[in-house]
Amino acid sequence: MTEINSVTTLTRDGDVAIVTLNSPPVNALSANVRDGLYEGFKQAIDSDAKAIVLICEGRTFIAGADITEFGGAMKGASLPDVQAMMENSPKPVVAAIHGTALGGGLEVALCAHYRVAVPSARLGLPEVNLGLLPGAGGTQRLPRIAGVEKALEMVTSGRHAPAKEALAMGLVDELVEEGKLKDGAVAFARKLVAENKPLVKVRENNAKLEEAKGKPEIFAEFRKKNARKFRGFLAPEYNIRCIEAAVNSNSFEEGLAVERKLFMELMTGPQSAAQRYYFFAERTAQKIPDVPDDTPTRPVKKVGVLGAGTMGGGIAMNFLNVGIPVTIVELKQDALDRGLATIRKNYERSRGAVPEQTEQRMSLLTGSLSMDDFADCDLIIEAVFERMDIKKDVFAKLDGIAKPGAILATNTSYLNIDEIASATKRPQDVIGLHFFSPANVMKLLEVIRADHTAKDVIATSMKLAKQIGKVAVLAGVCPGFIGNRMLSQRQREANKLVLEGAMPWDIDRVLYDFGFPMGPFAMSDLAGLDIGWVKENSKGETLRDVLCEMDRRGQKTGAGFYDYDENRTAKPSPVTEKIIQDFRAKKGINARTISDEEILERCIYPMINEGAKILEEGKAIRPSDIDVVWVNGYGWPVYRGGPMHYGDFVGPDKVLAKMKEFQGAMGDDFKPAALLEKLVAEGKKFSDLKA
Ligand code: 3H9
Repeated sequence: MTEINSVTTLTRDGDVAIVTLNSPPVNALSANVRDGLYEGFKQAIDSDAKAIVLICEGRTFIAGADITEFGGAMKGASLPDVQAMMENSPKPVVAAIHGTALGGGLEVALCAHYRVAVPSARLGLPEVNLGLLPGAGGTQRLPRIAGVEKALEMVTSGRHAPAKEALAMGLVDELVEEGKLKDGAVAFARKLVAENKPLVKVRENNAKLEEAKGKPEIFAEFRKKNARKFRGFLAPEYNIRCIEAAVNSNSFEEGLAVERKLFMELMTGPQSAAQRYYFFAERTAQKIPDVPDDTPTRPVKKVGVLGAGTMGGGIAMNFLNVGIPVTIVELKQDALDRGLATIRKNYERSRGAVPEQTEQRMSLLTGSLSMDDFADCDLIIEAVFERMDIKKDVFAKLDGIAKPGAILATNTSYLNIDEIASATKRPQDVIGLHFFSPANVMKLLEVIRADHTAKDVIATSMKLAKQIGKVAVLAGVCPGFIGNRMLSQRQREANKLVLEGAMPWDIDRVLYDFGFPMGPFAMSDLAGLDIGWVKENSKGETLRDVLCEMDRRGQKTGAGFYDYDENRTAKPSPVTEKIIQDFRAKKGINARTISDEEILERCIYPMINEGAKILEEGKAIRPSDIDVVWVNGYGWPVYRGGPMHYGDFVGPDKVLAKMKEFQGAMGDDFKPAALLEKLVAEGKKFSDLKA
């Protein structure tokens, strides 16, 4: 065995040389890895071996470029040099793939002459999710193998294709038995030598590109079909242009030059910076300083859910999906029946629904009218009406029923969990698990730590969140926690702006153009204006009161802030406009023209300011956690990183200056957070704050 460097070895199996990488956690293409590959292949080529296998140790093949190196000075062998060394090798090179071959990892594998993989492997070019495009020939080689249409779909979705599909696409030449990758790859290499197979260079294969030549409609249609999905993002369009270049260029090099140029443009732009930041933000959110990774967890083999409404049902589905039995309890039989039927319907209507799977999941679900049936549950989540007296009553009862060590969770979205916990004699077992609606779809889970919540309860909740496919963020107890607390700032300003002179559709348009899926008023119409609205208490004092009294309760009644046609297409409503004008007249407000810029700053900066308050109070561990909440729970465009990243992008000094200006003109709704003042005084950014 020759040790090439700290992450690379060169060994022999008879006449096959084996270059092995071992650079945990994911064999990313750091300078060290590139150097090892370059030198390893050089020595293998110079040796008397007849073929060369590239294989990785650990959990995966190369998972891509080392994202942490982006933006820094280039060190070590370049990736193109490594690729050229492999591709131009006079001996057959075989890439042996397990785990994931992603991004630069797949681009390296595409410079081998052949690829073998185990069935569990997955292959893809996910750069688009980092606001990038495959910058090491991926956009030029993939369409040469998979064809233009498939390549377009792969690079713009970033999807990881399973090995079997990769085999069908020609991306993989042979599947080898699970757990026997090295032997399989060596045997495959020997066969190549014995049968004198050609050294296939993907770059030379133009047949699939020829098929797409002179057919610009392929690209036009693809763009049109995906326009909604790609809205606001630069990277999908740039990926498409690279594949267009592969088809329309006169040579591989010409296409590669386009790819290089567009890659650099994306890499140095703000969208990719935000998306790369976000990639690490989501992973960092899982790390809790005083609850280390090795904190013991409690087993959760059975879950109880109190309340079979939309929220309770959605929560239950998360656990059923991963095979954890759920007992769901309601007060009345008809409500229980309705809840169970809704869960079944949701399964039956979900995309790719398979009847056996629905039955299997439903078989794990038990409905009951008695909370006593929670006695054997390891975790009980209540999703009942948002009122402190009701919640406390529920928790006092749960305290009497739940087994020792069971985790008692509330799905409250703003109530004080310390107070809820005080209704029990085991506050250490009480935690907030704030799911977002629809709970079976939305990725975000706010995990709320109360004063006495035990560390193993936190560790268990974070682990469980991952198991059910959620992105969990830890928050402290405060009204609205992280997400809704900041949302209420935006909502307040949106309502004020309407009184001052903007129309709901002006505000919605500005926020939509910023990148949100919809603005606050369209959102209210979708959710229903009458959520939490009680007719008897309505005094006609707010726009919502008036709209609800007129039975304009949102999309479901065909009208709310907007008017809706039969296809639920929203149109600005003259009725709403008149109500607003009457309101202003009644309050003696002279409407003024409000710029789009002011709308954006009024809606967004108070949120950033509130985020700063949340941080100074220690209710979020770090700024990036707040960003994870907003991207996953509220549709904040990931290419803007999240509110705190955006605050850094604009500049904390600019945010502070505006807050002060607004405060001077409109009062203490805009009082700057002490932390924001401090950062600006010290010339720092939110990203300088350490957890
Ligand atoms: C690219 O290739 C550009 C080229 O086209 C052009 C070049 C010129 N770099 O996700 P996990 C870390 S762009 C650095 O928790 P899993 C991650 O932060 C790249 N670090 O594990 C974490 O660290 P920690 C295209 C990376 O098993 C640890 O590894 N490739 C990278 O759930 C474990 O990660 C991609 O976009 C990286 N590339 O999932 C693939 N990747 O433990 C990105 C991971 O300290 N990676 N880390 O928190 C993934 O999708 C997943 O990590 C993977 C494993 C599926 C591989």
